[in-house]
Order: sequence, then C-alpha cells, then structure tokens
Amino acid sequence: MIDMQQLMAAIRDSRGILLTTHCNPDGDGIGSQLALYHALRAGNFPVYMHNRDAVPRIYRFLEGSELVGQGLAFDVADIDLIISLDAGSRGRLGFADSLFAGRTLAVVDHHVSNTRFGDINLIDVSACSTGAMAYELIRAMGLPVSKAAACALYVTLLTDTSSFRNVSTTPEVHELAAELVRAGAEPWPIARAVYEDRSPACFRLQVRCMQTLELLHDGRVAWVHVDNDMYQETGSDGEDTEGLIDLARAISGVLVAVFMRPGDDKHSWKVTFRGKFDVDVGELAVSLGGGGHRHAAGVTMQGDYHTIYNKVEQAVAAVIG
Ligand SMILES: [Mn+2]
Repeated sequence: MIDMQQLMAAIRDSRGILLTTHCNPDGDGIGSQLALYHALRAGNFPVYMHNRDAVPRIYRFLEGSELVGQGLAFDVADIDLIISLDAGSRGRLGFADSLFAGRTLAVVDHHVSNTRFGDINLIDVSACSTGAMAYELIRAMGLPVSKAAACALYVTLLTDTSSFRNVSTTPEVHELAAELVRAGAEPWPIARAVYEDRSPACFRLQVRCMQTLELLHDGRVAWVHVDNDMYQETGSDGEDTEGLIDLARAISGVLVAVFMRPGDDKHSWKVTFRGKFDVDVGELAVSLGGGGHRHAAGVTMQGDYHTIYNKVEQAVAAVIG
C-alpha cells in the first residue's frame, strides 16, 4: 500500500495535522476523526480537529467530541497537513479553497464515488467504514487503541453497517468489532447513545414524516419527506431525521426508499436514497450530481420541492425499470 506509506510519512513529517470530515457529519465521519485524534495525540503528534458543522447530538457522548466543530481553536498557520475522512469530494468538506492552499491534502475514504481529490489518496471501496481504514492506519503506525478510540471506531462500524445488517458486514467486520469491544468499547451503552436517546420531539417528527409516505411503482419505491413546518410544529431539527429513511426501506417489496428534507439554505433540498436488493442507489445519486454507496447515497439539489421531486422521480423510475 503505497498510499498508506505516503500518508504515514506525511504524518511523521508534519508540523500540524488537521483532521476533518464532511458537512452534516455522520457516525463514520465523527468516529474516524475522533479515533485518529486520540491515537495521534497518544503518539504526541500535533493534531487538531475542525469540521464545518457541529457534532450531531447523538455522537456527543464520544470522548473528545467537545473539541470538534466549535470554531478554529488553533492557529491555522500551524497546519501543513489536512486529512479528510469519509468525504467523497473536496466540496463535501464545506471549506473555502484558501484553506487548502499550500497544504498537503490526504484523503481517507471508502466511497465508490470518491474523486481522488487529495495529494495522497487512501481509498478502499471494500472497507465497511472509513473508521476501519483509520484503524489500519493507527495499527500500521504502531499507535495504541485506547478505550476512547475503540468506542469511536465501534461507532463507525455500527452506523456504516446499519447495525451490522448491510452487505458490508463481513466476518472481518465482526472480528474488528470484537477487538474493539476487548479494547473497551461497550456495545450496549454505545447503541443506547446512538439509537435510544432521542427526544420526544424527534419521535413526533417521525410520526409526521411517516404520514407523508407515498408508495410508487407498485410499491417498489417508498417516498417520505419532512419540511420546515414539521420541524416547527414538533420542535425538532434536521438531526432528528436520522434513521427515518430506514423505516421507509423496511416496508416489504420496497426496492428504493427516498427521503427529502430542507437543505442548509432556503433553496435547496437534501435527497437521501436507500436501496434494497440489486438497485444501485449510489449510481442513481451520481446521476443527479451526488454520491454514496450501493445501498446508501444522497445528493443536495437546488430548487423547490416539486421541481426536485419530479426530477428525482424520473431518475428513480429509470433505475427500477
Ligand atoms: Mn462512511
């Protein structure tokens, strides 16, 4: 692995390392970032964390999460190496171009749609999570996996395999999970924090969202959405939409689930896809300008709800035939 060697050399030579992940970070982005942070800190490397968006509430139980996403708590002039975790393109990081100027950019990711936007590209589409790749890097560098790092890595496995359910759940994934549990990751408290610590407002939003269910194409497509009125009525926000699309995919006979929610600005919508069986929603998302994996993908689109709905519906119709 030439890229792994290059990345290790870049880390060893660096005066200041910035770890970052994509906008609207998920469990894999945050978990791989925190795990690498703990390991590099233990090895006395000058490492910092910064994301465009704050750590979602359900991941704030992770040690070190309070050090991320709350503005630049360091002098950016000290940074000469940026490590991008779990992001398929540079745009997904949400930073101004100036941040990258004159700095080495290393990309660690497992998305098929990755554009290889780094100076160093460690891309493994067969990895179940970016966290699993971070683990390999940590071990290759001879760094310790502390309890805090083990918890963060376990979260990357748990969330990116849909709780050890999806196609990327290989024997190796279970073996890595076992190692992490031995290193101090506790499955039940972690699962409680990620899945069973939701607010009543979140539950009420789920009810409202499920009421929007449409079954299209003879029940092969399930479509749900939330809008700003629903957030307001229930007192919830975008973070509370986590997992809603999986409920839609769970319906018998559904091949593709689609979920729409308002984007970061007034004129955009985030469209998320989940696939079941053979439909490749990663390709579907790429055809619309987004990216992702075979069974989980998404895209942010500009326009009003109905225009985007129609555009997406046509693309979905094309892939399910
Ligand atoms: Mn991931």
